[in-house]
Amino acid sequence: MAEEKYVDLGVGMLGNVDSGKSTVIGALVTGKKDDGDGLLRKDVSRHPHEISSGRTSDIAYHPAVFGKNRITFCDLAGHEKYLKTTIQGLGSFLPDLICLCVDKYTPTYKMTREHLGITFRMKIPFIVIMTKIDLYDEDVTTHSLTQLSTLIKRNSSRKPYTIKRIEDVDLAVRTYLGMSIIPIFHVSNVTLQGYDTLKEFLSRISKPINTRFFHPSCFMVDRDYRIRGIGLVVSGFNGTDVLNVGDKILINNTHDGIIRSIHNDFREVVQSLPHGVRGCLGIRSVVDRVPIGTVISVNPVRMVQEFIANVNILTSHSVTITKGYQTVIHCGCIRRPCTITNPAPVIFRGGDNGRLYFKMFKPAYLEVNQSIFFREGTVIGDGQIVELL
Ligand SMILES: Nc1nc2c(ncn2[C@@H]2O[C@H](COP(=O)(O)OP(=O)(O)OP(=O)(O)O)[C@@H](O)[C@H]2O)c(=O)[nH]1
Ligand SMILES: [Mg+2]
Repeated sequence: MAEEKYVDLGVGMLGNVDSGKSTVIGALVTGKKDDGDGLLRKDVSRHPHEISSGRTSDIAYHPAVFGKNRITFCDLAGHEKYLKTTIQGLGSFLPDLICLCVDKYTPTYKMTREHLGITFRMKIPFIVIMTKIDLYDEDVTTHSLTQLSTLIKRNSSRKPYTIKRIEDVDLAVRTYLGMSIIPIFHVSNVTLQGYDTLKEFLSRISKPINTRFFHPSCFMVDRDYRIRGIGLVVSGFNGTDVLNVGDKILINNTHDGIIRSIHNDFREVVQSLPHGVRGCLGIRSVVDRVPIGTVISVNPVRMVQEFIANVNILTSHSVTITKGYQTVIHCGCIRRPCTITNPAPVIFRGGDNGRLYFKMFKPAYLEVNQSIFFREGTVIGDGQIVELL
């Protein structure tokens, strides 16, 4: 069967606004050269306003094949005002690899720091793609690399390592999952310099097993569609066992349904969706709309409204948290306003660790050990759920 020949991988693109994320995906998917003025990003934009403004604002998926690997690229938004959509996109897409794009000239811009922090905290393997090497000379490269290395070293003990020659790819493939090296690829989307090494790397990576980051143990919906003649279709990440056409399912525990058809991320009709990959399910059910964060499961699941998490307040933020503090949490693809209910009167400031009780505005499916982010504008803290109440 077609799906057995390939390894399906998800790659998420992060980085500051205009660092070249959409253009890199365009170059990888089409193999064409950019003109330095937004030519390729038009091929990967989802909305007309994204084409006119040049800014990605929504999450878009683009499939491409590299050797044995079928990779779905997830284009995320770099602008600060779309940070909540970007965190949500990352939480629902659950990539096997993150490419952090940095523009050679401004490698340590504020959003790069936020994205790098999120990547380290989610424990997702990642590489750095330094774009626009056609624009600047060697001095700028050296300066940018020093700045970037300082930023990386502030977050981890891993060593940034430039992968320039095809022979270095071997080292990158062997080490990117470990704790020692962070590979940095230098590319130009205009001349396509550096793409031979990047493509070689993408064709040789394998699906991380025993991943250190959390996967939900059910099918999590990240988008729903009503298609004429077909009915309800949902897309999402399958964290449960294999789902098959004909399976009886529960939608958020409350409604019955039957899986009528399955598509994988490559728009192929398949009979089953394996564990750990994304896909679309055609569903027969009385339900009309299925919002993001809805759980599709074979057996009933537990929905909760309150939980306890061990949290860490980011040092870059100074915040005072007491009982009654309101924030927005991100947990997988769930994004919910919530209130801190306990403990009072403990006060948390930047750099503090502690235990907080959260009460969400309405119940959702959560699991112990799942990571959370909470924010007010930018990310102010992260943590891990330790108990569901
Ligand atoms: N000269 C040159 N220009 C590039 C290169 N890569 C991207 N660009 C240009 O940089 C601009 C921004 O690229 P995008 O791909 O839209 O950046 P982005 O990171 O997706 O931006 P957001 O979606 O807004 O976060 C576009 O005008 C591209 O043509 C490159 O390697 N060289
Ligand atoms: Mg973009």
